[in-house]
Amino acid sequence: MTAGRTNGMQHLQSEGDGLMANVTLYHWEPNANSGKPMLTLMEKGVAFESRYLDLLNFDQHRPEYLAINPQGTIPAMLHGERVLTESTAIMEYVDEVFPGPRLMPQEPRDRWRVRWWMKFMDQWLGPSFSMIGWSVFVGPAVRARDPEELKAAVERIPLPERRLAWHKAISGRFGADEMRESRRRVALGIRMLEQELGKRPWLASDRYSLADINGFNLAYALPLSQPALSNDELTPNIMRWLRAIYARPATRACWALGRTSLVKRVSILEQPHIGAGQLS
Ligand SMILES: N[C@@H](CCC(=O)N[C@@H](CS)C(=O)NCC(=O)O)C(=O)O
Repeated sequence: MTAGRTNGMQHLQSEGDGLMANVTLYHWEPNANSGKPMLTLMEKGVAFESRYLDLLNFDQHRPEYLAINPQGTIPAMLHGERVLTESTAIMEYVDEVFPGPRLMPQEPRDRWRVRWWMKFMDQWLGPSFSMIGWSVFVGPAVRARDPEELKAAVERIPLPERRLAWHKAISGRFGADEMRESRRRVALGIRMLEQELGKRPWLASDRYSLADINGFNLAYALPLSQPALSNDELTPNIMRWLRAIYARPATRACWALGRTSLVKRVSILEQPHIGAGQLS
């Protein structure tokens, strides 16, 4: 797979394969919701045109993108004329429509488990990781900009709940109660992941699946973001799982597209051992 750049946009094409799948993905970094369809497409070997939207520059609220996704959130995918939104639903679509390794198991109980974990991560654990991420990365990354410009940018956000999240990130005013609840969920989520990964090689079945892609996008930097809760001594199963996903060629290629310090944290997984207290 090669990556070139024209007009600030990246285009990915499979070498020796003249047949483009007619897929355009609008995404930010290989992180959280954007990383889910990125990694799924790359695991399946689907060539796609990549349109990078700089979330920190509010590209996702510009009229050109709102014409594709009026909610002003990323990712969104075009497959021919078809517009697809919602990262987890896009992953399932990509898995079903394109050839390549199947990322949904065959056995009904395993499929249930994939969906159970994806729902848990999307609705319960992910928003808590996200709140912490927005308070420590997104807010500080934009706060120094001109206040009038920031105010105008926030006023242009279509979804009220996203407007509120931006407002809190910029002003640094996430409430003490909601931060406490997010920390509680992250701690409990880590314990649940550790226990589940003690039962089988991958999160939801004996084969790599969409649940692993979803989980990696949330958890890839855990030993750095939660050093007191996740490391080789406290959570050996999580660490084995993260390193196994990072070792996959598609994951390497996908995370190599990251531009921010947030995403470059993935290189922590190159360390063969991270002891308790080593990074705190
Ligand atoms: N449920 C949607 C959520 C999409 C979403 O909120 N994406 C975040 C990035 S991870 C976003 O676009 N944030 C930009 C903003 O709120 O302005 C999905 O899974 O695709």
